[in-house]
Amino acid sequence: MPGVATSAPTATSQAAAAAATVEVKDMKFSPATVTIKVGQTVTWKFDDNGIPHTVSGLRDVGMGIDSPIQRDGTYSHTFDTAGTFDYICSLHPQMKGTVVVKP
Ligand SMILES: [Cu+2]
Repeated sequence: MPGVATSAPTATSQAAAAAATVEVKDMKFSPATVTIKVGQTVTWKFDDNGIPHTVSGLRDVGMGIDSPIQRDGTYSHTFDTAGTFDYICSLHPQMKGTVVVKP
């Protein structure tokens, strides 16, 4: 995309290195489903007017997906195995998301 600055001296965002970024906002994960490849990282960006949320993996395959309770900032997880990883916010279980990791 034209206009994307790659030489900004203050570019320190962790999200820049992520293969996918999920916004945690308005009591939902958006996009709710992201697709990446094995070895890539997903970053969640917490920005919901001070409402605390988590990123909490479901079932055994999601065990490593486990953010602290966060009101802001980011949480990143690198996926080392292929599969479909469902997660929720442990404080608001109606908030659901999925990471699809392709081989
Ligand atoms: Cu929540």
